[in-house]
Amino acid sequence: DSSDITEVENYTKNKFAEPNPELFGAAKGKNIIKIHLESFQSFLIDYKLHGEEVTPFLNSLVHDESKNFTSFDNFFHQVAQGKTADAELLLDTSLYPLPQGAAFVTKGNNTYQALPAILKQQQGYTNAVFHGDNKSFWNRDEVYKEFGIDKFFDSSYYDMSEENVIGYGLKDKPFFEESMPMLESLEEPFYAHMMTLTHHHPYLISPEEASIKPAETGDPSVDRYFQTARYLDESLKQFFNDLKEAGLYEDSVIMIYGDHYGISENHDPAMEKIMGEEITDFKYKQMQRVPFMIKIPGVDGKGTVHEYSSQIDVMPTLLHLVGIHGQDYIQFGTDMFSKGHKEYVSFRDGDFITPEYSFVSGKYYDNDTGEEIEPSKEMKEMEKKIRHELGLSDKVLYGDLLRFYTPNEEWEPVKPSEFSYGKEST
Ligand code: GP9
Ligand code: MN
Repeated sequence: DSSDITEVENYTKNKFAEPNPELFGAAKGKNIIKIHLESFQSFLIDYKLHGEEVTPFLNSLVHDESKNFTSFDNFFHQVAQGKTADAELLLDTSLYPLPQGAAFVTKGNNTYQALPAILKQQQGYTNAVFHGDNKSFWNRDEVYKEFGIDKFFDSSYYDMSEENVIGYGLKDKPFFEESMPMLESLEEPFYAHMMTLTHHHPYLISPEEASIKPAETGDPSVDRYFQTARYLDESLKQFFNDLKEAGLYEDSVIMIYGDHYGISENHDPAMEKIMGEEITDFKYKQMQRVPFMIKIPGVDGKGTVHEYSSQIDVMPTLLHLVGIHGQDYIQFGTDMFSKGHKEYVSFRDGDFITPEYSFVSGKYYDNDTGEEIEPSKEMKEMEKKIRHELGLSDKVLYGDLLRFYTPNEEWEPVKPSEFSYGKEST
């Protein structure tokens, strides 16, 4: 009931981190281009296979000489069974995914106060998602309405002829290429979410399009993982060139993130060959790092920063960058650029990682040695705190509690009936 939302509000307001004054509003009014790297784990960055970089373009952004991008090398995904949909939820609502099922599907008609709706209401942004799959996958065509997403360029907008499609849908190269005119047609400022798809299990790629030889672990999906990562990397390079040509690169925020792991525990034996070390529970958890990098026009990139952060922190960060104070909104994450950013990464299963130690499947580990340690009282309290935080987020979703919450006087509840998606209906 409505007393629960008060409990949640007290918690998130107490956790809230004040914006970094140097960056608050630094991206005000700028287009935001958010690029989703499907199934991309951070170990791919700088990884060499057969003596070659797998993702030379992404590597060049991480080691950016012109200091455009800031990359977070201790950034983690937090998804559960909802996979991509959970990543979307985390990034656009700063709520945790559910312990079972996908909130996109089971809570697709809840009330949300999501980043797109806030950007639109506060600063007149146009919100769009680009994705070469059917609009109903993960119930996106319902939940996007609740998020206030104006346009959803799903597969009905793309040339889905046979040579353009593999696995789940449109190949990344035609995806980015065909997205350009649609992106250029958006009213500015826009918040555009480009969702790639080819680098998805089981990592299928045609021999003509594979520009690096597979790995040689003998586990076919692990071996191909590097080939589709290379394809994704090439598609990004092409997209950046197209953005530059269209005059959309310089003055836009460009944010790149990985949605979740690509290689599950089932492939540990093959991954041990790749990593050259045993994949313990501790190590597997550490490998849940995914890329997060951002370019803010007019702001020098900081190179690689080591702040521990995660998907739940993205919405609070973006709000402050565009100059919207996050205090009024229910968000479980904190601004990654803030002095008060909370440096713990909580996973859906109650595991968590701090800069010093990790809690994985009931055991505590020292991050430096990977050795099991006896927990201090403080560590045990952290464990409880994280369970409590996850429980509060669950209350929001299970009880549809944002129905009872008005962030501030300006807030207008989103009207889902005002949105419809798919080329036929426009
Ligand atoms: C499908 C794509 C894949 O549209 O988002 O979802 P995933 O299997 O990664 O959750
Ligand atoms: Mn995914």
